[in-house]
Amino acid sequence: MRQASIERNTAETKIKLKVNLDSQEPVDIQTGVGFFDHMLTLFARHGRLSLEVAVDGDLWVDSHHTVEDVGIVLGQALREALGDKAGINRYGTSFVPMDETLGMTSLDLSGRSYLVFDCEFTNPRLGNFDTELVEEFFQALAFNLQMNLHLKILHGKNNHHKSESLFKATGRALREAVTINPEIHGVNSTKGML
Ligand SMILES: [Mn+2]
Repeated sequence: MRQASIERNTAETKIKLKVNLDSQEPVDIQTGVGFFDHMLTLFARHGRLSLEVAVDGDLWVDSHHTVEDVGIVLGQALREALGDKAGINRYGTSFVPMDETLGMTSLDLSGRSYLVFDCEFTNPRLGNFDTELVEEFFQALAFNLQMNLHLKILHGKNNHHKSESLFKATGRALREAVTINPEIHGVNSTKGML
Protein backbone atom coordinates (compact mmCIF):
# COMPACT_ATOMS: atom_id res chain seq x y z
CA MET A 1 0.00 0.00 0.00
CA ARG A 2 1.29 3.46 -0.90
CA GLN A 3 0.39 5.39 2.22
CA ALA A 4 1.74 7.93 4.68
CA SER A 5 0.73 9.47 7.97
CA ILE A 6 2.04 12.81 9.24
CA GLU A 7 1.45 14.75 12.42
CA ARG A 8 2.67 18.37 12.44
CA ASN A 9 2.34 20.79 15.33
CA THR A 10 3.25 24.47 15.20
CA ALA A 11 2.14 27.53 17.17
CA GLU A 12 -0.39 28.20 14.39
CA THR A 13 -1.80 24.78 13.48
CA LYS A 14 -1.95 21.21 14.75
CA ILE A 15 -2.49 18.79 11.88
CA LYS A 16 -3.01 15.02 11.67
CA LEU A 17 -3.15 13.74 8.11
CA LYS A 18 -3.27 10.25 6.56
CA VAL A 19 -3.29 9.45 2.87
CA ASN A 20 -3.53 6.14 1.03
CA LEU A 21 -3.21 6.04 -2.77
CA ASP A 22 -4.33 2.41 -2.95
CA SER A 23 -7.57 2.68 -0.98
CA GLN A 24 -10.64 4.88 -1.49
CA GLU A 25 -11.83 4.73 2.13
CA PRO A 26 -12.01 6.46 4.49
CA VAL A 27 -12.40 10.10 3.46
CA ASP A 28 -12.82 12.20 6.60
CA ILE A 29 -11.94 15.91 6.47
CA GLN A 30 -12.26 18.20 9.46
CA THR A 31 -10.29 21.44 9.09
CA GLY A 32 -12.73 23.81 10.80
CA VAL A 33 -13.20 25.64 7.47
CA GLY A 34 -16.39 24.39 5.84
CA PHE A 35 -15.65 25.37 2.26
CA PHE A 36 -12.13 23.91 2.49
CA ASP A 37 -13.56 20.62 3.84
CA HIS A 38 -15.88 20.57 0.81
CA MET A 39 -12.91 21.10 -1.57
CA LEU A 40 -10.67 18.46 0.05
CA THR A 41 -13.51 15.94 0.05
CA LEU A 42 -14.02 16.49 -3.70
CA PHE A 43 -10.27 16.25 -4.29
CA ALA A 44 -10.07 12.88 -2.47
CA ARG A 45 -13.25 11.40 -4.01
CA HIS A 46 -12.36 12.40 -7.57
CA GLY A 47 -8.75 11.34 -6.94
CA ARG A 48 -10.06 7.98 -5.65
CA LEU A 49 -7.79 8.12 -2.63
CA SER A 50 -8.27 7.77 1.09
CA LEU A 51 -7.67 11.01 2.97
CA GLU A 52 -8.09 11.80 6.65
CA VAL A 53 -7.36 15.34 7.84
CA ALA A 54 -7.94 16.76 11.32
CA VAL A 55 -6.83 20.32 12.02
CA ASP A 56 -6.83 22.45 15.13
CA GLY A 57 -5.89 25.79 13.58
CA ASP A 58 -5.80 29.45 14.63
CA LEU A 59 -9.10 30.31 12.93
CA TRP A 60 -9.49 33.30 15.26
CA VAL A 61 -6.81 34.92 13.04
CA ASP A 62 -8.25 33.78 9.71
CA SER A 63 -8.15 30.60 7.61
CA HIS A 64 -4.75 31.31 6.02
CA HIS A 65 -2.49 29.18 8.26
CA THR A 66 -4.92 26.26 8.27
CA VAL A 67 -5.24 26.12 4.48
CA GLU A 68 -1.55 26.67 3.70
CA ASP A 69 -0.35 24.18 6.32
CA VAL A 70 -2.72 21.46 5.10
CA GLY A 71 -1.25 22.04 1.62
CA ILE A 72 2.27 21.58 3.03
CA VAL A 73 1.44 18.40 4.98
CA LEU A 74 -0.66 16.87 2.17
CA GLY A 75 2.22 17.48 -0.26
CA GLN A 76 4.72 15.88 2.12
CA ALA A 77 2.45 12.87 2.75
CA LEU A 78 1.75 12.26 -0.95
CA ARG A 79 5.47 12.47 -1.70
CA GLU A 80 6.26 9.97 1.03
CA ALA A 81 3.45 7.63 -0.10
CA LEU A 82 4.74 7.68 -3.69
CA GLY A 83 8.18 6.44 -2.66
CA ASP A 84 10.51 5.94 -5.66
CA LYS A 85 7.59 6.44 -8.13
CA ALA A 86 8.50 3.25 -10.02
CA GLY A 87 5.93 2.26 -12.67
CA ILE A 88 3.63 5.29 -12.33
CA ASN A 89 2.32 7.26 -15.31
CA ARG A 90 3.92 10.41 -13.82
CA TYR A 91 1.78 12.86 -15.87
CA GLY A 92 -1.91 13.63 -15.51
CA THR A 93 -4.31 16.08 -17.17
CA SER A 94 -7.99 16.65 -16.53
CA PHE A 95 -10.64 19.12 -17.66
CA VAL A 96 -13.66 19.43 -15.37
CA PRO A 97 -16.79 21.41 -16.32
CA MET A 98 -19.10 22.79 -13.62
CA ASP A 99 -22.12 24.37 -15.26
CA GLU A 100 -20.77 27.59 -16.91
CA THR A 101 -17.18 27.01 -15.70
CA LEU A 102 -14.44 24.90 -17.29
CA GLY A 103 -11.28 24.24 -15.28
CA MET A 104 -8.13 22.34 -16.16
CA THR A 105 -5.25 20.77 -14.28
CA SER A 106 -2.13 19.40 -15.92
CA LEU A 107 0.60 18.04 -13.66
CA ASP A 108 3.93 16.23 -13.68
CA LEU A 109 5.28 14.40 -10.61
CA SER A 110 8.72 15.39 -11.83
CA GLY A 111 10.55 15.93 -8.53
CA ARG A 112 10.72 19.63 -9.41
CA SER A 113 8.32 22.18 -7.98
CA TYR A 114 6.46 24.74 -10.06
CA LEU A 115 3.01 26.30 -9.99
CA VAL A 116 1.26 28.13 -12.81
CA PHE A 117 -2.07 29.46 -11.55
CA ASP A 118 -4.31 31.16 -14.10
CA CYS A 119 -7.61 31.87 -12.36
CA GLU A 120 -9.22 35.07 -11.16
CA PHE A 121 -11.83 35.23 -8.44
CA THR A 122 -14.35 38.06 -8.25
CA ASN A 123 -15.62 37.24 -4.76
CA PRO A 124 -13.10 37.59 -1.87
CA ARG A 125 -14.73 34.98 0.36
CA LEU A 126 -16.66 31.72 0.24
CA GLY A 127 -18.00 31.13 3.75
CA ASN A 128 -15.04 31.66 6.10
CA PHE A 129 -12.61 30.75 3.30
CA ASP A 130 -10.70 33.50 1.45
CA THR A 131 -10.70 32.75 -2.28
CA GLU A 132 -7.03 33.87 -2.59
CA LEU A 133 -6.21 30.78 -0.48
CA VAL A 134 -6.96 28.49 -3.42
CA GLU A 135 -3.65 29.59 -4.96
CA GLU A 136 -1.87 29.42 -1.56
CA PHE A 137 -3.06 25.83 -1.09
CA PHE A 138 -1.93 24.66 -4.53
CA GLN A 139 1.41 26.48 -4.16
CA ALA A 140 2.09 24.64 -0.88
CA LEU A 141 0.92 21.33 -2.38
CA ALA A 142 3.06 21.67 -5.53
CA PHE A 143 6.21 22.66 -3.66
CA ASN A 144 5.99 19.97 -1.00
CA LEU A 145 4.97 17.18 -3.39
CA GLN A 146 7.68 18.43 -5.75
CA MET A 147 5.34 18.52 -8.71
CA ASN A 148 4.91 20.79 -11.69
CA LEU A 149 1.29 21.95 -11.44
CA HIS A 150 -0.63 24.01 -14.00
CA LEU A 151 -4.13 25.20 -13.14
CA LYS A 152 -6.35 27.21 -15.44
CA ILE A 153 -9.94 28.37 -15.60
CA LEU A 154 -10.70 28.48 -19.32
CA HIS A 155 -14.00 30.25 -18.71
CA GLY A 156 -16.51 30.70 -15.93
CA LYS A 157 -18.27 33.11 -13.61
CA ASN A 158 -19.24 31.53 -10.33
CA ASN A 159 -16.41 31.48 -7.75
CA HIS A 160 -17.63 28.30 -6.04
CA HIS A 161 -17.67 26.53 -9.41
CA LYS A 162 -14.19 27.80 -10.33
CA SER A 163 -12.64 26.53 -7.12
CA GLU A 164 -14.52 23.25 -7.25
CA SER A 165 -13.51 22.52 -10.83
CA LEU A 166 -9.82 23.06 -9.95
CA PHE A 167 -9.93 20.73 -6.91
CA LYS A 168 -11.82 18.03 -8.85
CA ALA A 169 -9.52 18.33 -11.88
CA THR A 170 -6.44 18.11 -9.66
CA GLY A 171 -7.79 14.97 -7.95
CA ARG A 172 -8.48 13.35 -11.32
CA ALA A 173 -5.11 14.38 -12.79
CA LEU A 174 -3.30 13.10 -9.71
CA ARG A 175 -5.10 9.74 -9.99
CA GLU A 176 -3.92 9.43 -13.59
CA ALA A 177 -0.35 10.36 -12.62
CA VAL A 178 -0.03 7.94 -9.66
CA THR A 179 -1.59 4.97 -11.47
CA ILE A 180 0.81 2.09 -11.98
CA ASN A 181 1.16 1.46 -15.71
CA PRO A 182 2.28 -2.11 -16.56
CA GLU A 183 3.94 -0.82 -19.73
CA ILE A 184 6.31 1.33 -17.66
CA HIS A 185 9.34 -0.54 -16.36
CA GLY A 186 11.10 1.23 -13.52
CA VAL A 187 10.86 5.00 -13.32
CA ASN A 188 9.22 6.91 -16.20
CA SER A 189 12.18 9.17 -16.93
CA THR A 190 15.15 8.97 -19.27
CA LYS A 191 17.18 10.30 -16.33
CA GLY A 192 16.40 7.14 -14.35
CA MET A 193 14.85 8.93 -11.39
CA LEU A 194 12.07 11.34 -10.50
MN1 LIG B 1 -19.94 22.65 -4.31
